[in-house]
Amino acid sequence: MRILILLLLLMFSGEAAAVPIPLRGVVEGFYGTPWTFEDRADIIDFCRQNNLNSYIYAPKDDPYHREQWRKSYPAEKLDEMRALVAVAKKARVRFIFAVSPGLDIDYKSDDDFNAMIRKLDAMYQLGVRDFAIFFDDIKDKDGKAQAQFLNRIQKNLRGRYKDVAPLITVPTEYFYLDMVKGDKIKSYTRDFAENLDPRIVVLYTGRGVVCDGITDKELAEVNKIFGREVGVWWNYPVNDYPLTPDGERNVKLALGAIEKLPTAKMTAIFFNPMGQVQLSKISLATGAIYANNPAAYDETQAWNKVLNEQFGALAPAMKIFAEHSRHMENSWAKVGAPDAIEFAAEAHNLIYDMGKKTFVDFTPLKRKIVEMEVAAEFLLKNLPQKYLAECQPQLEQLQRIARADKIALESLESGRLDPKLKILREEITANEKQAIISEESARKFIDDVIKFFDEQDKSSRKKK
Ligand code: 14T
Repeated sequence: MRILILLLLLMFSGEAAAVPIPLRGVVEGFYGTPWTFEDRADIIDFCRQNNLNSYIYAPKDDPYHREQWRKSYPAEKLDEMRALVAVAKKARVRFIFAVSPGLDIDYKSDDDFNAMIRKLDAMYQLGVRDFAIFFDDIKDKDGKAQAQFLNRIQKNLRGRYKDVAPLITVPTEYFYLDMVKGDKIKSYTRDFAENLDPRIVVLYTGRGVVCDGITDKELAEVNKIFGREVGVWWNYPVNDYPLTPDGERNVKLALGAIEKLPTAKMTAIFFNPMGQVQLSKISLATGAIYANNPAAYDETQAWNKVLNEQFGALAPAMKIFAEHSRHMENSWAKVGAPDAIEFAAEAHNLIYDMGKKTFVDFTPLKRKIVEMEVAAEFLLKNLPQKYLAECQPQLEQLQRIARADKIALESLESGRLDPKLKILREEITANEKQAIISEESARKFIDDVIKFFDEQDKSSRKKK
């Protein structure tokens, strides 16, 4: 009876029932220092709390995952792994163990086949029932041989164990623009797709490795290529790739919401996080809201909710910080909402108005700059150590930018460039090896104001 009433309520409330993506979770799939076992236990519990049902173990720089994939884990690592698998089991989160053998595997060798089986079997003994084999970022690509290797592994495991889930894989051509040439599907992808057991789950990353969303249409196109419902490996908030040509590592934090993902039916989604485990939880929690009901997802609403829940009294300050640190872009990557859009628009209009209007209102931007400075100072003082350890350089950089923005604004107001501004800019530039934030918004305002005075100088000299 109660169920009937619930059903009727649902039918007439006008709200569509939530359709969660069946496989949804986090893939520890980034380059650089892997998470610790404490981090992983923490994130698995976070998955449970947020109704994410899977965690993929695939840290690129665990030697036993990739470079020395044939080697078995030493006893103490195995113990840690056993404990982690138990945590996942208790949390009812699937622990998906992945191996990336592509650097040196011979797909047709029985020795390598047996080495893979030994590796996966050891994990089965610990209680793992979900497995993945990834072929991303390697040179040697034989689509047919890879597919046959995967089929053979899957057949062997499922033959001996009735309780292992279908394999999960990432092909070597794992983003759409790499799968096609013009309107033709490239031969690697053709061979891989045609030969792969249809039960094996294929993940891809979208149009590019790191890209600005996936449409329903794009997903449908890739489903067609692989002859199955593919899943998504989503490269946000991951920050393991440099943003500048000379940068060695990415020193920007991705603190925005997940956005621009499909609303159509999808089989799997895994979010690749940052090395910064605590701060990854902002965008991961929005990803959880998305994955539990894609059709109803509103990124702004999700982002606000998540920040309030995770930061309580610190949420207002965190929102200001996070708003300036969402967008990731370089020559080949682009993802995440633009940083502090209102600030950027306000600053842009102000400089535009300077030359043209007799009255310019400086107060709205002034307020934003002060808010920024206060937020950075407040967070530096009050954020718990585990968060501060992940973002102190970025907060200090935001503070420097706020102080410079203030001087920039005062320069506009007085009509004279304060010489301190160029000194502050030097300091900010020097710190950009440690921390990048708000490049196109608050940081850009400094450059724009200096440019404004430089141009004014030039044109007044011409007149003389
Ligand atoms: F498996 C894939 F879907 C994938 O995304 N692989 C890697 C991943 O481990 C990494 O975290 C991610 C973001 O950097 O992108 C892939 O690695 C690349 C690919 C590139 F083309 C890293 C740098 C690249 F230039």
